[in-house]
Amino acid sequence: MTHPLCYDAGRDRYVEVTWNEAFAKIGKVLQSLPRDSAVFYSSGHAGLEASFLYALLARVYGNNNLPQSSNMCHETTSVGLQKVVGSPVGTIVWDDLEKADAFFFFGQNPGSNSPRFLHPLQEAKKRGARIVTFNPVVEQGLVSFVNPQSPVDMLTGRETQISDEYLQVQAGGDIAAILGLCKVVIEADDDALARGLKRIIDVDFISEHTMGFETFIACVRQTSWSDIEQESGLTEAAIRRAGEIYIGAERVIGVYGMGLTQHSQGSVNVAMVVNLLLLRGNIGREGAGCCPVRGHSNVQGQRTVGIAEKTKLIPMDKLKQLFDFDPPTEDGVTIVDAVKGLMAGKIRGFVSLGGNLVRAVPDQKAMEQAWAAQELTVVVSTKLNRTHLFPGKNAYILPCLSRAEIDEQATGNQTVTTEDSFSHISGSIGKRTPASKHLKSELAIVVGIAKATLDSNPRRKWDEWLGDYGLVRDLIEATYPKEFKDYNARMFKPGGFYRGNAAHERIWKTEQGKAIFTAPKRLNALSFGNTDGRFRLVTMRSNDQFNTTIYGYSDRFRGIEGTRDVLLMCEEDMAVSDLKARQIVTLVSDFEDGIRRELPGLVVTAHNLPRGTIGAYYPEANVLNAIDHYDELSKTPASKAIPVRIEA
Ligand SMILES: Nc1nc2c(c(=O)[nH]1)N[C@H]1C(S)=C(S)[C@@H](COP(=O)(O)OP(=O)(O)OC[C@H]3O[C@@H](n4cnc5c(=O)[nH]c(N)nc54)[C@H](O)[C@@H]3O)O[C@H]1N2
Ligand SMILES: Nc1nc2c(c(=O)[nH]1)N[C@H]1C(S)=C(S)[C@@H](COP(=O)(O)OP(=O)(O)OC[C@H]3O[C@@H](n4cnc5c(=O)[nH]c(N)nc54)[C@H](O)[C@@H]3O)O[C@H]1N2
Ligand SMILES: [Mo]
Repeated sequence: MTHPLCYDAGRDRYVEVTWNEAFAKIGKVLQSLPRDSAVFYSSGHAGLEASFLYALLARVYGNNNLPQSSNMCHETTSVGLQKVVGSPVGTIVWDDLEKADAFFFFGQNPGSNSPRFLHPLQEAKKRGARIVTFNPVVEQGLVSFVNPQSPVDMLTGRETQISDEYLQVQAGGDIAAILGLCKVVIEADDDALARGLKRIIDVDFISEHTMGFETFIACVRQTSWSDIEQESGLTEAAIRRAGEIYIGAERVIGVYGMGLTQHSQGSVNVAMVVNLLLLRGNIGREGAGCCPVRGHSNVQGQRTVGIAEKTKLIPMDKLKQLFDFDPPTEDGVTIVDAVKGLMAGKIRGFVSLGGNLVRAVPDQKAMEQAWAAQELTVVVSTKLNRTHLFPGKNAYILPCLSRAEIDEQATGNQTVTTEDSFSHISGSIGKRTPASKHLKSELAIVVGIAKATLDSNPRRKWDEWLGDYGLVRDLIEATYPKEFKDYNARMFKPGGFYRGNAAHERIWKTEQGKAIFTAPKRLNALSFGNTDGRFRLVTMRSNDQFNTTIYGYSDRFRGIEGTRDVLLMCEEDMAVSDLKARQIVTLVSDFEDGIRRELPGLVVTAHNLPRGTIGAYYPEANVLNAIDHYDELSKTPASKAIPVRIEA
């Protein structure tokens, strides 16, 4: 893609247009729409500068409709972790990885999805740290690791064993599993108390810093091992072994990903990890803490600089004062709200800063129709994708520079900054010659749309900002003075600068001012029960894809080659369901809403999974999920346990 494209319905194709034509028309349509019927989505790619201006564009336009890809991802963290420790992001910094004695991995797959993580893990193992994994799928990167950057490892094929204990919890079974770990801790503490030995739980920390301990402990004591085994799919003995590792470690980091966040009770999953850590004071201390691993390169940073649908997260007074407008006071839409709004015909225009939303959301079939019924679809993209195939009445594809490309503006080549999972902010300057001289930067596109859509105002100096991104960083600093102090000066420090995290300092910005123990109301993270023939479908990523972009058909870590149209299940489930390897089947969703959702043509493939849990690839399996199936607290779609049946 080298030029902006506009969909020509008469010829059923996209045709090249000039940037000015595109901006003018987009501005005109946006102006004609009711303010609450337009949405400004972003997918976590764009840097902090473009993101800040994008959020400003939406708010001056008149709404907080700023959903983001993390609404499908770590919103469970933004809301759930915030609720219990007062931090919407991880509490550790990179250096903590070098100091931990044990890592507990829950539903995160570093081998495929965050390979940089494998290096500190390998180092950790070398110094004797222990690693415990909870995952229904045996993921190679969590079993062992050959360091591609180590010539000795590569020549000898020498592997480092990663997990000391690998617990194949059933999908949605983590609440029970973690409760079991806590039970081991409490029992050991009872024993220590009875024998007059050093306590196992951190009594001082718990009394000074936490709330809800008694209720939680009562819940742990009341829950029987047989219920824990039943709901987790794990044996008491296995959980005890893992619990002993937890007790034996002075400093523990709890790592988690989509395996916890994408469930109906995803926020409770997150709160359970926090419960476990709090018991021994493993938050806000060197080498210990909570580590949600983020996806897109700037997905966390976009939230930091104002891409958020929740008004309470935004310093509206500052925005009002800096930019001379009355910020909208109503909360905007999440992704789930937006999709439902689309389906109901209430959302009429959509601007996407990156992403492939039609492909990424549940109920994909209905979404395709609803998307194309809009007055306006604008997708700012680096590559073509399926969303482009469903043009609205006015439809634009706006091709942008990628971060690796040189971004030259009036004052010279520009720097773009991003924030990583450890709250570090750093700058980068593109080095590659752009693929085409017609491409614009994301910031330039945001400015183009803003100027064509909004009234002019001397306080909104879009052209000046475009000429020098450093001025935008000054605005970010003015809006968030604490986090971004001396922003322009500090962004090139190696590793970036740390914007700080209160929970890391044991300051709890929760409603109660304390870290919160949560007693779970149920032992699994599901919104449905077990019935005959119903399975829990996990939607999986391979190393050969980045979200909706499929690069190839080799899932080499799992040994699945040549196709993605597979249904993975264990041999026992195959036998009980009377299915043979290589048989072709259809997956049908098993919600109780009367809608038939199906995915035909899957090849039954034996895989090492627990009973009752089966796997298929994301995004293909998105046709099976229902838009109303999401984490209760944060509305993150529950993509990791979709109730399904198999039709032979
Ligand atoms: N190569 C590659 N890298 C990526 C991406 C990609 O698509 N490809 N995507 C990026 C993005 S946006 C994100 S958010 C991250 C995602 O990275 P991850 O958080 O690792 O996400 P997934 O691979 O979807 O799921 C993680 C693991 O959860 C396990 N799991 C499923 N259900 C459960 C459960 O109920 N309990 C437990 N304990 N485990 C469960 C799965 O088997 C899987 O190993 O990766 C980022 N990096
Ligand atoms: N069933 C199921 N559904 C899921 C998930 C799951 O595990 N299972 N995972 C969810 C998760 S974690 C996420 S994050 C979402 C992902 O949802 P999205 O973020 O919407 O999807 P992506 O596939 O990451 O978007 C890829 C597109 O972004 C564009 N792009 C890439 N780089 C850039 C850039 O630098 N700038 C711009 N402007 N555009 C760029 C390209 O055009 C590319 O086609 O999907 C969610 N959906
Ligand atoms: Mo993600």
